Amino acid sequence: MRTLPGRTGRTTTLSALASATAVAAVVALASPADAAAIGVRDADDTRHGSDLRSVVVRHTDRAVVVTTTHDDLRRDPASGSGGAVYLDTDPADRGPEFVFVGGYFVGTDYQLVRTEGFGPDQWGEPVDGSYEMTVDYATDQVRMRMSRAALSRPDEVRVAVRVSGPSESTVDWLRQPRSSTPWVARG
Ligand SMILES: [Ca+2]
Ligand SMILES: [Ca+2]
Repeated sequence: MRTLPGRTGRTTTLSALASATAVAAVVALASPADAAAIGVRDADDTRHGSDLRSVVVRHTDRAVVVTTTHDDLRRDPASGSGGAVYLDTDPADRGPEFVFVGGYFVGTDYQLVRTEGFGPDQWGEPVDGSYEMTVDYATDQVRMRMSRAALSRPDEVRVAVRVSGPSESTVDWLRQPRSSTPWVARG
């Protein structure tokens, strides 16, 4: 994880939280009202390698970074693993305004698109901005980084996360379907 100037302490803490071994302590790193980052754990509740185990949302001056940790990510396309991170960036507008969609196996792609709500039928135009997704098969983590500009510079953001393998039986939402994390203000 890149170390941000002047944020060494916070970055270290977050790196630890994002690692698979440290997520047992599921904590908001600060109170939701002023948090720069939050971590939420999910149960070991599907038999597929995409099984979502934790989500960390970090909100800095420049970017929103969502790191998801899974049971066992594979390069093999047969895994069929992928996910959608819904981003709610405007409390006054019901539901999420953006969704970051990506496949977790080799050869797939990812995209940040506008949305009017949950579900692919609500997805709209791709966002013209800076964003990237990386998959670490050693740590079973997916890191989605979006510039704040790409998200229209939100004051705060919260996410709902849906992952799956190739079949409906492998769908796994963070906590409950369509439920969101607490709001994470820019830190
Ligand atoms: Ca899970
Ligand atoms: Ca909204």
